[in-house]
Amino acid sequence: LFAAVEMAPRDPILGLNEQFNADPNPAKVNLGVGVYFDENGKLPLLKCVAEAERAMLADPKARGYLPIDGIAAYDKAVQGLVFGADSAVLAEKRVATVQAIGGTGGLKIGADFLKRLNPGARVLISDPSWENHRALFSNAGFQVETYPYFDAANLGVNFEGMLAALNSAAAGTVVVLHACCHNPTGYDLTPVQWSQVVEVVKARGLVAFLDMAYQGFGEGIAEDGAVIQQFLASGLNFFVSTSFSKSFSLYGERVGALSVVCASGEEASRVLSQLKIVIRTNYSNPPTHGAQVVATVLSSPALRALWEEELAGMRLRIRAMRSALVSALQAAGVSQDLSFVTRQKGMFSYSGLSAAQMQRLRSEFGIYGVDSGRICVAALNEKNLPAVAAAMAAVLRG
Ligand code: PLP
Ligand code: TYF
Repeated sequence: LFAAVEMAPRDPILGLNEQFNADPNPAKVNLGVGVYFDENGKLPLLKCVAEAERAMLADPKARGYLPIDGIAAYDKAVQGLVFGADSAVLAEKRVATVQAIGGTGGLKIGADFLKRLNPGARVLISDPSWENHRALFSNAGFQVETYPYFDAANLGVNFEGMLAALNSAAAGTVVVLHACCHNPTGYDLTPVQWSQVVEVVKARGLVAFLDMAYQGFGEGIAEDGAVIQQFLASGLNFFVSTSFSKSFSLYGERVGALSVVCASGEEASRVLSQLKIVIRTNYSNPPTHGAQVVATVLSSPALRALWEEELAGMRLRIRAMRSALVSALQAAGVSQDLSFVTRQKGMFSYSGLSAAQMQRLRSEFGIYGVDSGRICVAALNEKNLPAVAAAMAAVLRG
């Protein structure tokens, strides 16, 4: 039966984790996967999460099936966070939100729904993008192409190229946009550039799908979500996937959501009914624990304040590590202008190192980053930084 089954390639990022775990080098550092580690190199359990879990344990509940679209209080909390609790679209009940299995699950529900809605549409993702964007939309049956994004010459966004590609896209084309903290480059659009994107999406009749996996890791919760307000103000209908993997350090609980902004409350209930079919025929209904934790934190003023403080702590520590990396590289004799590292947002730095240099970092120094040159700055700390900077300086010297 399986004689003709071919070996599938490993995920380029998650595959690196396996390689890292198997490496006996005691000095190894994992800057591959996008995971935030604290100043001691440990995956944090946020205090707000631990407190919510204590409260949940103090009043234990039986675990029935959740509704297909998840915990109502969770979906409501997601909507408040993404669109703003006082947003008119929420008052008008124009948003269909479903709990999802991580941000990936939100993207997948949206992709499957879009495929039923408009089977012939093409999907555009940024060049480069999180690799799973391509895989996920391809597996949902779409032809996936790219729009220019990274400008290697100027170390930023090739905005002219991006806009030109969107301008020449056919009506109905789905455009996947990173709402903030672009993965892998770390370069985001400015508010003015976003307004131009919104205009083109509207003028050309494109379908925007905003992937928000790092809200709060760039400039702040509201700042990182500002693009959503621009899309709302345009009156467009659009998709937003949410992930709490990073912002709550709840990677393994798989907590995410999909929200679809519709033209009316009545339309939103029809859309919701279709999203529920997608969910029902995939995994029936979502799990309880992670979403209950997030709902508990977001709906308690004290826990929410604690979360915002802890999220700011992660954001500021990443920023401090960006500056520290630049200083350490300069101190190690690297003469190139590295200020771009501090201009990038979120967990990643597109370091500009070649695949060969990244491979040398791994084989000679036990420092694991992605071959594209992407390193996870959120995994740097005072202790591993000197070794990382020395190794990067060595491979940059050639
Ligand atoms: N979208 C982007 C851009 C990501 O980097 C990630 C990272 O994991 C995801 C979506 C998926 O999030 P989750 O782990 O919650 O599925
Ligand atoms: O880009 C990253 O490192 C994170 C984690 O298939 C991740 O988004 C990577 C690959 C993958 C799922 C999650």
